[in-house]
Amino acid sequence: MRLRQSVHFFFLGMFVGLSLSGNHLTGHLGRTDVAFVTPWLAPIVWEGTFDSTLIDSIYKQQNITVATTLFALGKYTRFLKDFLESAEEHYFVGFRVHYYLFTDQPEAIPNVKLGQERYLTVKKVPSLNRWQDISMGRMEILKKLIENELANEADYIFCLDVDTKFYGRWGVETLGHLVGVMHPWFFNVPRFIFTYEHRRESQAYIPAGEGDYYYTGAAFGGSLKDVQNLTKTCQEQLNIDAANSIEAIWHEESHLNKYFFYNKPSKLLSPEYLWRDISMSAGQVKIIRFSHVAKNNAEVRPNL
Ligand code: UD2
Repeated sequence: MRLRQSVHFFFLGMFVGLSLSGNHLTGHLGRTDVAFVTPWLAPIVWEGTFDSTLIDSIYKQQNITVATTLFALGKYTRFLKDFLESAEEHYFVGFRVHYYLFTDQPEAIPNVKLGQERYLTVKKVPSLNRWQDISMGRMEILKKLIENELANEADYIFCLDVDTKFYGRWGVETLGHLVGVMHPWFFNVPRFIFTYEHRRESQAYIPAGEGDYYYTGAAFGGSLKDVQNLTKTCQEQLNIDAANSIEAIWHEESHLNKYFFYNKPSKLLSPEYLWRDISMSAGQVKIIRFSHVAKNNAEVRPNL
């Protein structure tokens, strides 16, 4: 009798334990005001859709390194201090990060104190006269960096615009094979508004009425292998366009959108991960983690 009772209590205990853990895993996460999965079942990361403590503990066991690239040519070196200081406060805190900074003026790099296991490598690149060429030229430089230097140095890579600043956590919840960020101007508008390249002559062409999301060129990432393929493909397409004397409407961002249309990202980041300007708000964006900073294009760019 005593044995039967203790077996009964054992199974009752297991049942209670299981239902509590079931509630724990399903009861608290998720959003009703935004989609947090794509039609191809890739997660879309929004505040309220992940448990940061749990996800940190999973990746802590993997001893990962996140390479992070940024470009600061000409007057864009002025954005570096805020970028780096805010990244040290919010970006993959507690994880190994290696920044790779491409600039035409290494002497203008501010002295920012980096945390433990945080590294910065500065690489000199030639100055260019057109901002469009600087922006587009990133694809080729990134491809070469991954191919020639990163193979045994990093597990993941993120490629970020420098005229930006972090305001909240950007952590391991963003990691995946191929990661795109929803453009902050287009995450809640119908597809016909998206500024895809619609001229057939460009390699970035996406037919009218097609496409999934509109992704920003200011932030993308993933595994080294996937981002190598992305940068290689975009560079090849940019070269074909250049040979045909056509420049896609939004430069490499147009090619990135074409790439993501035919190579679906395995994870999408909501506009929390690249907002327009910290002073602008939006209902669904509960936390601004990373944001474009307001800038006077005519003053900072080498050309109009
Ligand atoms: C958008 C994209 C950007 C790129 C560009 C292409 C967003 C938020 N950003 O930004 O990623 O796809 O369109 O048209 O969607 N740079 C320099 N020196 C310069 C000019 C540019 O270093 O003189 C670098 C810098 O890293 C900068 C990046 O190129 O962050 C992109 O240039 P941008 O930020 O001026 O382009 P923008 O704001 O039109």
